[in-house]
Amino acid sequence: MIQKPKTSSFSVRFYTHRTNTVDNSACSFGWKVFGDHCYYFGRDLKNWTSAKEFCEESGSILVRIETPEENEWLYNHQEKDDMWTGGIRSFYDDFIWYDNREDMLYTNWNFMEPNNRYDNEDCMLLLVTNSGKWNDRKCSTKAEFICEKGI
Ligand SMILES: [Ca+2]
Ligand SMILES: [Ca+2]
Repeated sequence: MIQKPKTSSFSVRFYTHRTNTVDNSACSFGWKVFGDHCYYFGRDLKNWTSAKEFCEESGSILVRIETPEENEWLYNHQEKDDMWTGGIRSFYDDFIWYDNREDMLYTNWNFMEPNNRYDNEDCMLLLVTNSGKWNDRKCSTKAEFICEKGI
């Protein structure tokens, strides 16, 4: 005879989604949602121009980081590599967002950056080290990258 577990010592566990589980369904497959934007974390190493072209072919831009919250969220989704963003050095030697040519109102440069080493660092990386600080780097360097588009 099979003994049924006594109800007093047997409880059914309901497995529910954690309340902080993010629903990425508003974005295309493989993209992650934050606020009202979708982000793609490109894990293939590309130079800045190739990364930009990849994003644009997907109807997006290389990421424009506008707030500390966005920066922190992006940093938390990095895995092991610095990642290209849409920040570029302008004709006037300051950094702007390439897609709209706007000045950066929020910045998070690493200590002593941007340093334009060898006068040849015109593109901006989100660093995987140093808690999401930024660095200017030679645009031909191959790195991971982040694309962004509206939902
Ligand atoms: Ca943004
Ligand atoms: Ca630098």
